[in-house]
Amino acid sequence: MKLYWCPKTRAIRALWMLEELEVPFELVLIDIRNPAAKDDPQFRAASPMGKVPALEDGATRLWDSGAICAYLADQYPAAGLAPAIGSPDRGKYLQWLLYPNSVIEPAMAEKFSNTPVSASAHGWGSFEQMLVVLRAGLASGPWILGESFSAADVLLGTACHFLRKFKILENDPVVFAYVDRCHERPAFQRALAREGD
Ligand SMILES: N[C@@H](CCC(=O)N[C@@H](CS)C(=O)NCC(=O)O)C(=O)O
Repeated sequence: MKLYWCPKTRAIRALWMLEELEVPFELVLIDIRNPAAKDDPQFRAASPMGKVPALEDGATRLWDSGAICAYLADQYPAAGLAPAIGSPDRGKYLQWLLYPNSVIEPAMAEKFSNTPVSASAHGWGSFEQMLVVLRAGLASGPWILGESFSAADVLLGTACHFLRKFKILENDPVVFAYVDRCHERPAFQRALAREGD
């Protein structure tokens, strides 16, 4: 597998996921801050939008952090990072697996740009609504499915890590305690170390 990656980006999600799985992969640095680097034809074949992360696995190409984490969890079932199809936790898992990219991220963009939107017309509701639901989901912990850590935590954990790192949230006991638990995982530490973080 080949992971197209750039430090300090959403690519940390795919990197953390691969570190959790402890499978071999090649890390290819694409400096997204340099427009010329994004023209690399091999990279563009893996990532039509020119964004990181992107994953190449044989003939398979994925260019979204959520899709990459979902794919890897299913490809390596022995790691136990996705409840099996048909198991009672599968629905809850899918719900939280998609929440970061479909709700948290747009809500963060709304907050960043300070452009409140119509909570009923926009799929993510509002930043405040997103937070209420996130906190309720994390309240029972330690992980979003309870005792078992999953790929949903890789996505949610990094989204919460960004909420704290970019100071979008200040002093949020539930979310910050969850980020601390994520930071304690050796795989996340290895991924952050590769970024020099
Ligand atoms: N939905 C994508 C978003 C990826 C994304 O926007 N990546 C940014 C870095 S955080 C990027 O590569 N930006 C470069 C560009 O758009 O030119 C994902 O979650 O993987």
